[in-house]
Amino acid sequence: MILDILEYPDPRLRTIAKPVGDLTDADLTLIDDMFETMYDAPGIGLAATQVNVHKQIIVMDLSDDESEPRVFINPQVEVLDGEREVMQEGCLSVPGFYEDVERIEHCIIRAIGRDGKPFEIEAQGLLAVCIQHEMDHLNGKLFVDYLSNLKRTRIRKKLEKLHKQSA
Ligand code: QAP
Ligand code: CO
Repeated sequence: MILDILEYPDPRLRTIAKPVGDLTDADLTLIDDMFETMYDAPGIGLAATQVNVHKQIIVMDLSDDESEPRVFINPQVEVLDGEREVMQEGCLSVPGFYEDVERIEHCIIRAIGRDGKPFEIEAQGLLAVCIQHEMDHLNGKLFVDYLSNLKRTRIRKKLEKLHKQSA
């Protein structure tokens, strides 16, 4: 099932997600629906916050052909060195806007997979950037929060106008 994606400046995007306990059938259905929603968009990453479910669940697929689905439940990040990298980011909750954001370039991610088992991966480049972007969602944070007040206000006003027009 394709889920509705909340769009900035919806205040529900500011909700802090709770850790997931034992994985239930409802959680597995949510994960499948999140993939369907992300692939339909199309996007490369989606956090449960964006579909108004406030649990620590992220889905991601950085491949061109939907061949590398990744699930991160209760993710934790460990910074590996002080290197930072700037990348242009977008967000399904901020449609049509892309801006440079500086992130940690190299990290270790510890999380639980769809099978309920803990795993650990070392991440660099787009994977590292994407996981940090999605983990921000779980903490109620958006990439526009890193921009100047002027840029963020412009984006907010343009999206508010679009939302009024489609209402
Ligand atoms: C997060 O974002 C990300 O504006 C995932 O009109 C993006 O999947 C992390 C999308 C870039 C790092 C680099 C955005 C789709 C998809 C839009 C997405 C749009 C349609 C964004
Ligand atoms: Co996003």
